[in-house]
Amino acid sequence: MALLPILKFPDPRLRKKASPVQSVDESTRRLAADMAETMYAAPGIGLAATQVDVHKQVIVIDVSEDKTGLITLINPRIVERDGEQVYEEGCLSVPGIYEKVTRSEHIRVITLSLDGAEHEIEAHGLLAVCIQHEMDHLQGKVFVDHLSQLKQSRIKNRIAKQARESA
Ligand code: K1U
Ligand code: ZN
Repeated sequence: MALLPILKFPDPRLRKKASPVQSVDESTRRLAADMAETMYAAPGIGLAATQVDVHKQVIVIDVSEDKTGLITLINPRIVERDGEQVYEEGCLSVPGIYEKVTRSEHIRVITLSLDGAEHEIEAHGLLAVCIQHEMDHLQGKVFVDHLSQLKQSRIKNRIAKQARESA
């Protein structure tokens, strides 16, 4: 297994759209294992392949408290959504920034798992937030895109300042 470097906002590679996985094979399973190791090491509760500069529709998530709830989503699609929730989100590609985002409270997702079989996942609360956040990454979208223009420009200024200070 390997730790993968995580792209940092505003890297333009975070804007690429991920392609569907054509066949779930050993290379997909290795990518998912490396992503899980990278997510746990960060530490985080989710990671999309886009964030490690691999533009395939692969996501890992673990919202459990004891790292026993790893799930891998391949080519996920949301087939039902309802309700609204507001959660203060973070992102490993936008370190140090936490902002409230409104998303669906409940979603139903059809996805492939690591054995290539199709599964349905019903998600509420934090798991639903995390799946929607990671699926945005696969579309080239970052959570700050949900914020007002004013908040986005403040965040860009803060990140530019952090980069100047660490240079
Ligand atoms: O996509 C990512 O960059 C991962 C991101 C997922 C996420 C967090 C919160 C709301 C929506 C999506 C993170 O994991 S940020 C780090 C984080 O939330 C966390 C880190 C350590 C312990 C618990 C949470
Ligand atoms: Zn993120």
